[in-house]
Amino acid sequence: MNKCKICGQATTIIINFGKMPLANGFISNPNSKEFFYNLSLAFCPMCFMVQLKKTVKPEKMFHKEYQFISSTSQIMVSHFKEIAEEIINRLKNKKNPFIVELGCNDGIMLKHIAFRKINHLGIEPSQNVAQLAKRNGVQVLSKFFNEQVAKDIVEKKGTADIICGANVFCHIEDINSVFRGINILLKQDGILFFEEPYIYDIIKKSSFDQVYDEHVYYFSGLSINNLARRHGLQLVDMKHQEVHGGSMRYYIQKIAGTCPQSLRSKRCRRGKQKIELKKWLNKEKQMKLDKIEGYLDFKNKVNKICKDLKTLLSTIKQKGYRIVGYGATSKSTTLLNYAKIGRDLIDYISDNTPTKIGKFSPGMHIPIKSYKQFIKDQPAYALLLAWNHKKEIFAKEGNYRKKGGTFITYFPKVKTE
Ligand code: DWN
Repeated sequence: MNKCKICGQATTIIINFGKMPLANGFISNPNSKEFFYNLSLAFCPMCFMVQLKKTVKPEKMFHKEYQFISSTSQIMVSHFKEIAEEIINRLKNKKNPFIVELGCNDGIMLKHIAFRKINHLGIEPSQNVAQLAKRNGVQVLSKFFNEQVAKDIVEKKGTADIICGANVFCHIEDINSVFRGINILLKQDGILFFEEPYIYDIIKKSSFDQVYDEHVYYFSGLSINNLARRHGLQLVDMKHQEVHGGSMRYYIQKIAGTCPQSLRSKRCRRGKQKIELKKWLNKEKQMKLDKIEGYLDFKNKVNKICKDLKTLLSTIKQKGYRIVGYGATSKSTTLLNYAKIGRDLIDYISDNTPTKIGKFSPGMHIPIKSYKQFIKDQPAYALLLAWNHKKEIFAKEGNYRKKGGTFITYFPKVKTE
């Protein structure tokens, strides 16, 4: 029986993707031995948390050669600058504020806080990425955050006015320990906010490639509120974000504490957050995200996308056209391995991350080449594996498309653009 990682209740499988390699397990030698695990998504009818049935040890995923660098997308660079500006605004009347960011990656957000000499601490377990953050002037602790680390931080640096994170909370299996740590580290009148891929968008778009080893949980407002209340915290606001294929930002406070005027956002002062919160929780209930019924047709939609995509790619290939993958994303590992899309269909994947170039994609071993190769080849078709950055990429590839280059996209339906 599969037990919920949050509340221990029995969970129900939504979809089983079968054997899967690590999403960021890009390899230098296609003949080298790869680690595989069973990728299955499950739902808990008690606390409504959507989660992986089997998880991978964090040390296997986040280590000294972690391959994902946040600043490879200009849109994300501006997005994190906006987060820093929101934090600075919230803190402007606070004396000696202290901010902690979980999963600070290369310092894409905290560098703006460090620049203003505001007391901060970035927590980043992947040592190579932590080094990049340090080079950006960020104070970094290269550890996995949990209850004990929270106690150590309080001892050395005191409690925090703001704790934040982006695309990190859903990566941590022992999230109960993280929330116990939050309760220890957060000031009585402090605020926690974090943003993660949103299960509402995943179900709506059938964007199943968001499911992979690093994403242990797939949050909704309903499941986050249940999780928060288990730890003396409460969900007080939700702000939808377009980034990363549809994300939700959750704002959480201590039930006993009240967020002071100085830490409140304008929306909060005008009481707008209550309206937004209620709107999204109602939308989640309308989509039945608190019942297994809300997930029953997900598998059929996923299988239809895979079938339609393979048919389109094979037809294009039979006509003698070249197809190149655009963006060696972690998420594309699930798509390529589940749909069995390999080098027979995709010549190579173009990527702008230096450490990925020259390597091979996990499982299907499609070669990864630099963006320069894409510019040189101008392939007839590009499979948009970094679909969550479509706006930025389409803006960048205006010429490619003008000259007849065609992108293939697949959520919510397979199409050429
Ligand atoms: O949650 C996570 C998200 C935030 O980032 C992590 N677990 C892992 C990672 O997921 P991902 O690899 O799917 O993220 P991205 O941002 O969708 O990856 C984009 C990839 O595409 C990068 O390798 C960079 C590349 N890229 C490119 O070659 N040209 C990206 C853009 C925007 C481009 O123009």
